[in-house]
Amino acid sequence: MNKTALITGATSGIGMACAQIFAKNNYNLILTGRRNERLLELKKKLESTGVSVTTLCFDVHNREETIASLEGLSSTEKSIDVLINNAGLAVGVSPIDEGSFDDWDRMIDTNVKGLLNVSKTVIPWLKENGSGHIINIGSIAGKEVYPNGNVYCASKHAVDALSQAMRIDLVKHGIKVTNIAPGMVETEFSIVRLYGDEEKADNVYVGMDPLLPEDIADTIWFCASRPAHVNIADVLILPANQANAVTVIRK
Ligand code: NDP
Ligand code: 8X3
Repeated sequence: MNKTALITGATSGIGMACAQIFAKNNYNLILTGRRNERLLELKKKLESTGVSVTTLCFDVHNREETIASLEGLSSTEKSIDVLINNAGLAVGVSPIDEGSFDDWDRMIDTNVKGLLNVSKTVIPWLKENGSGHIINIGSIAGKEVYPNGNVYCASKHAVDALSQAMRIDLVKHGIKVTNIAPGMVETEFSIVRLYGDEEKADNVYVGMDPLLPEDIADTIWFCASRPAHVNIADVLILPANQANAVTVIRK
């Protein structure tokens, strides 16, 4: 029988690349995001490869909507093997004294509270099976703080802490927890962060070779496909041109 992965934020970037690699490895999928058309397009594409795909359109920061959507899954669908907490975003790049409350709320509500809303709903299903694997997408911003990254970095430090906390609290239930901390990956991330300015977003990656979403999905698949007795706890993955959050060599 196929295993099942639930991937949040599957409409783009790392989440979409994860959906593709898990489908290729015969996982049935539950894919979430706010852009329903993209979810339906992806469902059609992946189902043509023979796996079953359920799509759920909700905003992870809306607690009631998140719980209601997930609880609406059938008992078979709730038998999840892998949860990838990927939905997340950065909004704005500015010093702490110039940041906007709205941007800060969006980052904390999505990256921290959204991850908690999904996890709290799904963990009882994993406990019932006595197994499962939660893979949280953190960031290098959860390992280091860089200029003008303040609240995004704080939200990803929270993800890092929650990965450690989940590992401690859930080990007795046979649930593995992995934290993935990527450096620069070219996705829609910078377009969102820079309020839709695609030219500025392109400049973020000028003269360097960023990671591709598929690089992160490969790493996630590697972690998810280890033997049952192996848990990869934490992975920091950088482009070859990047040494830490602020050291990037450009041609
Ligand atoms: P993208 O912008 O390409 O993808 C983000 C995904 O998250 C989309 O599918 C989006 O779906 C979903 N999402 C965002 N907000 C919400 C929300 N409120 N509710 C539900 N879904 C939401 O960026 P990435 O693929 O790069 O980002 C994925 C994760 O990787 C994020 O957590 C990000 O912080 C992290 N990351 C990214 C790095 C990078 O350099 N790109 C590096 C390190 C970590 P929709 O808009 O349809 O809701
Ligand atoms: C995204 C990578 O370096 O912009 O988490 O924080 S970075």
